[in-house]
Amino acid sequence: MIYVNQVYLNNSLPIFPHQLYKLDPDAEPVCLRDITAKANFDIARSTCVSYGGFLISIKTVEKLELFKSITSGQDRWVGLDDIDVEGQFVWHGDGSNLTAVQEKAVFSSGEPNNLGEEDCVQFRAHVQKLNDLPCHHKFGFVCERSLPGSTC
Ligand SMILES: [Ca+2]
Ligand SMILES: [Ca+2]
Repeated sequence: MIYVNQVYLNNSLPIFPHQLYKLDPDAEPVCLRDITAKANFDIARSTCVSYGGFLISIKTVEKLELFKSITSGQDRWVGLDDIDVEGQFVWHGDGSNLTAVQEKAVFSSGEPNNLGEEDCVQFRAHVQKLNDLPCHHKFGFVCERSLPGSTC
C-alpha cells in the first residue's frame, strides 16, 4: 500500500477514495475500494461505474490474496457474470472471458455450477474462493479503477 488519496464532495461523502495497491514491488499497481454496504449485483456494478471504475477482477491467486487482505475474507461481489450467455463468464474490467486457468485458480471446487440459475459471482467467505449465485443477493463489493496516473 503506497498511496491513500481521498477526495470529498461538499456533503463530505467520498467520491472515489480508492487506495493504491501493489501485488509485489514490480507489479502494476491497482486502485481498489472496499465497500461494506450490502447491495444486489446490479447496484454494486452501477455504483462502481459511477465511481469511474468497475467491480474488481480477480484472475489470479495473487489478486485473490490481495482481495482477502483488503476485505478480511468477507463475502463480496466481484466483477464477473454470465448474465448475457449462460456459462460464458465475462470480466467487467476488460470484457474478456473467464479462462479455464483462471477458473481453476480462483473458483471454489465444483463452482461455478449455476445451481438453480446463478449468473453473478461472489467471493464466498465460507470457502475463501469464488462462487456463482443468484444476482439478487446482497453483499458488500470491491470496486477497481484503472490508474489514470501515479495515484488513485
Ligand atoms: Ca449462470
Ligand atoms: Ca454456485
